[in-house]
Amino acid sequence: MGFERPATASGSRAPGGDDRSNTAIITRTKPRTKRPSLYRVLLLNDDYTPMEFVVLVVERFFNKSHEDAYHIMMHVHQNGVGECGVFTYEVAETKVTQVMDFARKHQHPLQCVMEKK
Ligand code: TYC
Repeated sequence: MGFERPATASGSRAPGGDDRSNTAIITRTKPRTKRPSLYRVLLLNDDYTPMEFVVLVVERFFNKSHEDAYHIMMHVHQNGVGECGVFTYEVAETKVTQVMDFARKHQHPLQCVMEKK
């Protein structure tokens, strides 16, 4: 796995074809890169978390302007769920943990989840 076509070297063969050196050169013919899977981080609405607290969370943990954060908060308030950003798995997981820890510390029931795109 990872290489297009493993091949043994033929340069060091003795006449008759047997490879007496037991060495091999493996060459990758095509560059192969895999893009990482992406995950949406979502906030869920509830009846108790103050609007200003949600705006602060979106500003602080998702690096949004006050205006964008307010817009995202209102979207969640009116639709029940909304996206704060899209990240690779480890980054998304970190955001969810940071938001959940911050909400718990301030005794708000705010929920943050991630979902594969
Ligand atoms: N619905 C909350 C209120 O009226 C505000 C709120 C918005 C809570 C977004 C959570 O993810 C949320 N105070």
